[in-house]
Amino acid sequence: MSHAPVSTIAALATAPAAGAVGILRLSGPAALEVGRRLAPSVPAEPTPRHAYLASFVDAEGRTLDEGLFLYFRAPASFTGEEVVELQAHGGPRLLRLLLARVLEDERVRPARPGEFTRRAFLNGRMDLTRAEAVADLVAADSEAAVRAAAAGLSGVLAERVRALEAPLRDLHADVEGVLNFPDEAEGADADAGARVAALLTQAQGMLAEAARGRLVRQGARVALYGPVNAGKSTLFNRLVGEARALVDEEPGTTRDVLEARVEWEGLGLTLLDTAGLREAPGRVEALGIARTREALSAVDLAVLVLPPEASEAEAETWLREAGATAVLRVAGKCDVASEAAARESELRVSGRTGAGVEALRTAVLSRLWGSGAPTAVALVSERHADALRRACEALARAEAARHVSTLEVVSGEVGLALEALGEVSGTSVSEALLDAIFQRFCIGK
Ligand SMILES: Nc1nc2c(ncn2[C@@H]2O[C@H](COP(=O)(O)OP(=O)(O)OP(=O)(O)O)[C@@H](O)[C@H]2O)c(=O)[nH]1
Ligand SMILES: [Mg+2]
Repeated sequence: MSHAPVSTIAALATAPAAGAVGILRLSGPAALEVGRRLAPSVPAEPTPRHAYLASFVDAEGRTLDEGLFLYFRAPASFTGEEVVELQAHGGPRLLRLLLARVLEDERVRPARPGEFTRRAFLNGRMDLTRAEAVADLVAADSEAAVRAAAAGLSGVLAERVRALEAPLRDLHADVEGVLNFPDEAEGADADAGARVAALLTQAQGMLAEAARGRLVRQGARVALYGPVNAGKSTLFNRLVGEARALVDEEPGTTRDVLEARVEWEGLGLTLLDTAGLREAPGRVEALGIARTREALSAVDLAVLVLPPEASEAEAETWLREAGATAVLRVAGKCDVASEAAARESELRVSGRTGAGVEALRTAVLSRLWGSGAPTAVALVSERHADALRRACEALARAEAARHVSTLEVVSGEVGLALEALGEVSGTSVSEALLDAIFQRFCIGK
């Protein structure tokens, strides 16, 4: 990590739109001095974490606004550096004026996306999983995503990674000890095989949560599909709570894939209404059906809506349409279907009357989640999953090597697993990886 003189960075921490309050944030050695230039009434040695009511002035000393001045003394700040926050009124033009004033100082430059958080990480104020949880929290658009990110922020994932990392490091040290000082360390590798196996199981358990992490972070995608006129759009409108999709008795009403965002039990879901499937459609309808097939291959769950007249053979055909995607089968228009028409285990719903719709919601959630609440999940991201996967692979090789190969190989693989895990917590990361991670932050965070 670089040892160039640390610059002071500045950015607006609030959105560039009119709001009640707008925050200008400074971090770095010159933060206090530069911040005080805008708020000269603040004492030269302000009390840290004290809110000073101050006038913010332009270069000529004319008042631009009045607001709060907060000072956080290094290292007890978000970034670990000197930090000043000016809370002004939330006028975008006013805030740009204030920002331009602090940037006039040559020691100050605009912050890059995520740079405040990046500095917090580099200064040891938080590990990487927590820094990433900050970005998750800002991006969260469902209750489950907020809660999972908050859990990440409080260190749930970090703790679990540490619980893997620490014993793995011990194991590595033991094996290395036996290799380097065979006499002194004799026997320290006796249970190495069992320890590798236990750690592998643990790492695999965390990896298995990656899919749930993605569901929470991005929301699940669920498509309604089935033959034409089955009542998909009517059911879609019922689930969404408004008349989004056109409904008509003419088969082939829906042509494009329609999307709507809903939140069930705190979990964000994107529902898709699709063009009904049938043989020999018209030209435009055929394009719609192609889109249905495309959508089906990319969703987490497909809900097959069957009309009352569908035969079992037809149902089988429609089931196959979903390919590898999981399918939940429901019998539609149950208000007009005879009881006997549906299979016993089948969910019976009616978009028209709303019958069975609550049960459908529950069934969709339990198919996506199995048991447990979406809010209790640790947010394992794609990046974490990738690192965990490599750790698992190395551990699996170490386990295999235990029986057939030398201790050097075991040690090497355990070392690789450690390195991969270090990418999750941030104990071993490259600048390039940090760039990639912090790019998804917004400026001012
Ligand atoms: N009785 C009854 N009629 C329904 C129900 N749902 C839909 N309908 C009627 O069935 C016809 C087709 O409904 P849609 O919701 O457009 O069906 P769809 O599956 O989206 O049809 P396509 O888009 O053409 O594939 C309309 O006339 C609806 O009023 C229901 O639950 N009960
Ligand atoms: Mg439709």
